[in-house]
Amino acid sequence: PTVKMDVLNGKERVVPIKDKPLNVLDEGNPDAIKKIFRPTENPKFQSAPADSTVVRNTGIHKVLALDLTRDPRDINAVGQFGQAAVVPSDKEQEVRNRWNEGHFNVYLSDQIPVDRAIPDTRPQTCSESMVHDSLPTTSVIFCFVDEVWSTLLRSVHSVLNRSPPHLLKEIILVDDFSTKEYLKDNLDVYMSQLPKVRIVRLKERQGLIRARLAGAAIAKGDVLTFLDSHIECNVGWLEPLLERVYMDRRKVACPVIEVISDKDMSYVLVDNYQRGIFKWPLVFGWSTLSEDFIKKNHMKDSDPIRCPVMAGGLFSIDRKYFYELGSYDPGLDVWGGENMEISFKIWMCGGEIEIIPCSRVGHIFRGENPYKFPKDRQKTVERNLARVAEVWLDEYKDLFYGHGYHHLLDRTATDIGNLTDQIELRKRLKCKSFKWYLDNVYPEMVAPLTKAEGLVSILTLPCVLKPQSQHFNYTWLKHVRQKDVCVAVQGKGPHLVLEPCDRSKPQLRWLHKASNSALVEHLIVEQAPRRQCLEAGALGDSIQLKDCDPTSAYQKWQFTHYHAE
Ligand code: UD2
Ligand code: MN
Repeated sequence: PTVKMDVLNGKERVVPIKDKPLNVLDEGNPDAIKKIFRPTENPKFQSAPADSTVVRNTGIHKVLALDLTRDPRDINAVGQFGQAAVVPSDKEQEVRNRWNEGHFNVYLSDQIPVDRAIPDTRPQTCSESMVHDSLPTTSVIFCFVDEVWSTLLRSVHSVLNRSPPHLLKEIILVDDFSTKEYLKDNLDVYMSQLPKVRIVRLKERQGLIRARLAGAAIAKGDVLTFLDSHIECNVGWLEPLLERVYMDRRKVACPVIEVISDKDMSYVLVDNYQRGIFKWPLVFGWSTLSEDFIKKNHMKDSDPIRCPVMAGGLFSIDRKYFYELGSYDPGLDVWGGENMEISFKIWMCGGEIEIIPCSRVGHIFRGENPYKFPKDRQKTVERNLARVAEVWLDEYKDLFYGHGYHHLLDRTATDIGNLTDQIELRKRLKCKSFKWYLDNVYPEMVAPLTKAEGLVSILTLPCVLKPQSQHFNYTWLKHVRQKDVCVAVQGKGPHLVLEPCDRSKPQLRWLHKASNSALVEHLIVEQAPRRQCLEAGALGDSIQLKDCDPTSAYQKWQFTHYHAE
């Protein structure tokens, strides 16, 4: 059989499916069922007892390590077993040419089998752990826009090949108005071989938040499991997630997100004991639990980890509970901030977020979004975050605005939309305060309120300022401040002076603004005589105002600490 697989560069390629058909786990396929419960010689893949059958009443069983890829069709294939794939030297140009189709090595992805095996990276004890027989079923929801063909297929097959069929209700693919030809009829044809897969097409670009909502709206499983469309689920990934939801429907369970290298497509194991956190201004990050904490709590590497903020892409949540929580704020556009929104909502309104180390899913982390944003990317994310801040942060929202999103303070300049429903929802659910969240869920977070100043080191070349006088606070009034004096623009610039701080003077206000890459921030003054940036002289002997140049290394300023005093 052949399937039209791809239409690239205007050319249609017809690619034969390998002689040996793809394995698909499905309840309607008795051979596959037999196969999944068959014992295997490879202890890595072992766990289902020899003649076990699925028992659906009460009781418990060892987590099922179902994996139809354990005897791969082609053991010599590129990238097989999650190994790094090598680009032949005459293909390097092709790799570069195709990179932007997905902002990762698309050439290699296309070489790698869509049902490749990957190493079982779970902590040792996971294959022995017990889960309930009567776990809830799940609908897996992938939303995507212009996803690379081979990567999308690998995501889907990894779910089909490594999930107990009786727990997988369906896979819902939500096409967020992709522009690629190959994602149209070809995708329908391909997926029609896979009875559990449903495709939903959005009529206009909605962004991932509303696309997920469209998938959730038609889902029939007891639990919703959201995944990105460039992932590979690992052995035994599903049951440990569903087990947590089964134990308490207000638990929202996230797998450990492992790394599929964007360069060589290898599957990389990540460190244990990581949790999701945020820094001001609501920037997501990972943080490793301290050894003290692990010791004090007698934590094993397979124990669930309480997680202040989820990364966003991969999690399981009880379907009804998702709606009780008001799902996502549908006013969030395209990409970004929805992970903060749902995280604060879950914790403050009575739920919990956990990372489950026995559940592991690889994800291709890309350097850039491979799709277009209908509006400016940065403004879109800022606007989303401002919605979250306005609804959930209470008085702490100053710490958000005070750290870079200055122009949003002028609400007339940026329309963040109507928030009535969201504020109403928070009241109706009687959610706790953001202070409660900080005290109870994320006490390590430094969130100074009355004194919003943080100790700031302006890191750059040696400056004219003497070393002892190089510490400045960036305050929520947008002042770059040292004791009682503030950095100000002299006249119309370009020179700077230190003046007594005065909140009424616009020439004292600086916008600390992240540009596309979040690490790079510019100190911008918008008043005198126009929007200009702080620039260090190349020799480190001066600081002046210059026209803003996002690429200039001399205009990048980093605030290193955020202290309470
Ligand atoms: C992370 C999350 C992602 C989401 C995002 C913030 C992980 C692994 N990924 O960024 O799920 O929470 O943070 O919003 O935690 N998509 C659409 N329509 C759009 C844009 C994106 O359908 O307009 C799809 C996209 O094809 C992908 C998913 O949404 O499957 C997530 O997008 P991403 O992979 O670009 O986000 P990522 O991993 O950088
Ligand atoms: Mn992603």
